[in-house]
Amino acid sequence: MSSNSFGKLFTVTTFGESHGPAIGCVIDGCPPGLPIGTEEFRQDLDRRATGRSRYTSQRHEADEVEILSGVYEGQTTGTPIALLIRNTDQRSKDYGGIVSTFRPGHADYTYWQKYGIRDPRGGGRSSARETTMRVAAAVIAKKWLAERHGVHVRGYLAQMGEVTPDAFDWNAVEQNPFFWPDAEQVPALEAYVNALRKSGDSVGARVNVVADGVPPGWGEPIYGKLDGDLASALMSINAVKGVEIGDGFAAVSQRGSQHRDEMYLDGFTSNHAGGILGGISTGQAVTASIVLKPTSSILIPGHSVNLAGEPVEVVTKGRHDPCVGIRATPIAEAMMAMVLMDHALRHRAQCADVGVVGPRIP
Ligand code: EPS
Repeated sequence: MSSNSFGKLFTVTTFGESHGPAIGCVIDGCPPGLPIGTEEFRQDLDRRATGRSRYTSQRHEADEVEILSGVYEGQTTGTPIALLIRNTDQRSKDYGGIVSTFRPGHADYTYWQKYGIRDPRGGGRSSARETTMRVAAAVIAKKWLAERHGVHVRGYLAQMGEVTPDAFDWNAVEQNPFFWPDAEQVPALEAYVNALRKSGDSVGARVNVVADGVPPGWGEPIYGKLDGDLASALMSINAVKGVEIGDGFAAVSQRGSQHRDEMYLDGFTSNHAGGILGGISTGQAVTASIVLKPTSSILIPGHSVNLAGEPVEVVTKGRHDPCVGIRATPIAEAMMAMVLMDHALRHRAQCADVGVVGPRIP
């Protein structure tokens, strides 16, 4: 299997399986001198982790990160940073029933068709467990972006099933286990997920992610567009089936006079473009939205086939998320942060001498 790495100057390679001994990553290209300690990983790892609320998978992983290299006396040295998290709460017997069959809607089938072998325990490499290391690596990217450029990346759950927020308040987002921007709706969401769990089914979700403070100029035409790399990075998240930048698919029914973001010397009048024009950041907030499919590991029996070529009925056991979107906000933030850091370094490498040219719209 190749393509376990991404990025050009800030590169991240992840490794490990859900029920293997550990998961990890190697980050290469991080500038030296960035202060970083293991305690700084805690917050984002907990925001993403299972078992932290009643509404997600009940697998309990401590997600304690070990820094194996690339940091000396609390600062990055410019050498590869290796991070490791040991798996401690695998329950592989839950997967005994799918060793020789395929969950409908799951990567079980395509991994088998591609490799002719798979680790069925917890989905192996296809498990959302892998996203832990993306979030860990992005702790470094988020910190560098904030310290070096004043860039902050944050996200929220924008839809769960048919439910959308009635109100929006960034302060509410971190106060509930759903990353939901309307505090008053949280009890209704709790009831929604409880009923979903009882029914044995799952539901899809939409997560929005926003980066504030991105200066103009990041992103490279033609094949290294900022929106192109963002779309690829966000689409690489488990269960993501759709990505929008700015107004995204709503642009289909807009007029040019409506979609364009008019400019005055004191600012843009709107941000339909999602902060990116021609693949290059405009200086406005970079905005993206992703849709995650309903979890395929559900308790409702479904038709499938087994390795012997017989029709079978599959019911998935295990400790699954009724809505993977509930934990996806920190993962979407992570992917956006790492793409932005990669492009910040790429812009610095080629265009640092260009400086500020002409009017710069705040
Ligand atoms: C997952 C299945 C569950 C989740 C897991 C993602 O694992 P298990 O089958 O071992 O109980 O708990 O998520 C994590 C462990 C994590 O850290 O995100 C899946 O099939 O993707």
